[in-house]
Amino acid sequence: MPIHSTDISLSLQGASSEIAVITLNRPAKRNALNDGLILAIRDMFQAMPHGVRAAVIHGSGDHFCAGLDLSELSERDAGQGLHHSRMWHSALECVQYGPVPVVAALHGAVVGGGLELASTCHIRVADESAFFALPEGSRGIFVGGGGSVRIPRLIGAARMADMMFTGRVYKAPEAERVGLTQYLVPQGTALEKAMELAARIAQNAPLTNYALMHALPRIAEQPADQGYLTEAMMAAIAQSDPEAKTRVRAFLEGRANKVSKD
Ligand code: 1HE
Repeated sequence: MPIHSTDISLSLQGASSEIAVITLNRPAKRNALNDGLILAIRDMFQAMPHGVRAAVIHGSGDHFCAGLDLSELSERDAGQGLHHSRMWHSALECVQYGPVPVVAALHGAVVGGGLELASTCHIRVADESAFFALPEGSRGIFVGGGGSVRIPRLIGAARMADMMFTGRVYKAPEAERVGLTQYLVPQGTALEKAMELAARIAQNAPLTNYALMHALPRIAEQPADQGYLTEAMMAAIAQSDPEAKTRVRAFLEGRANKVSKD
């Protein structure tokens, strides 16, 4: 498996090594994403070790990620810029539509391409130090890592345009309120919370997680009429799985947990 960067690592955690913890490890450059790092992210998701059921991605140092490595930008012409953006698209597709659900643990700067990477993940957890911005607007460029597709689906096109027009920075509490992150936790605890969520996700039936990653976002994009049919087919496949039958029987026989508000 070619990994194109030493600035990223993967470690297996959990009782059965079922959680992959991916660390952006370029703190001196605030985990700015150069080509090697983006390609390494792609490769890691394409070659996820067998037995992994969920992943967590986080950044070392004081920030999650400062976005695109701007030092690589200056030399590109238009054609190279197009292909570069498409390279980000294909790499981040490997995260969104990859083998396992991904929880992003966010702190410090979650900006530009860093926010594009975070918005590719299935759940976002931010600690109180996190701040979110799209400085592309002030750098004279545009998002290129799928942000214009994914970020409006989280917060709406109007809020995203505001972030780029005006340089608006969302601090963590407001970011949670508008939907940039689903969880807000005390400073320094995002990774811990993300691990807790990943452990929970890893216990789901694999087909349920598959449906949430691969069917749900596509159903959400379909006209209702088609969405209902896709939903019915996914539901039929999931419920026919032996794992579903075992779990439902366990509940009916009083051996599974009830839904609890605590
Ligand atoms: C970088 C980058 C970078 C830091 N590319 N080198 N993203 C941005 O426009 C955000 C630019 N970065 C910042 O606003 C700040 O660095 C932070 C708020 C993230 C962090 O501030 P701070 O004070 O902790 O660090 P620093 O002193 O600004 O940066 C430390 C070093 O990292 C410094 O290098 P040094 O050699 O002088 O030590 C910085 O130059 C370097 N650095 N961020 C390259 N982004 C697919 S398209 C996506 C388009 C985008 O993502 S555009 C948005 C890019």
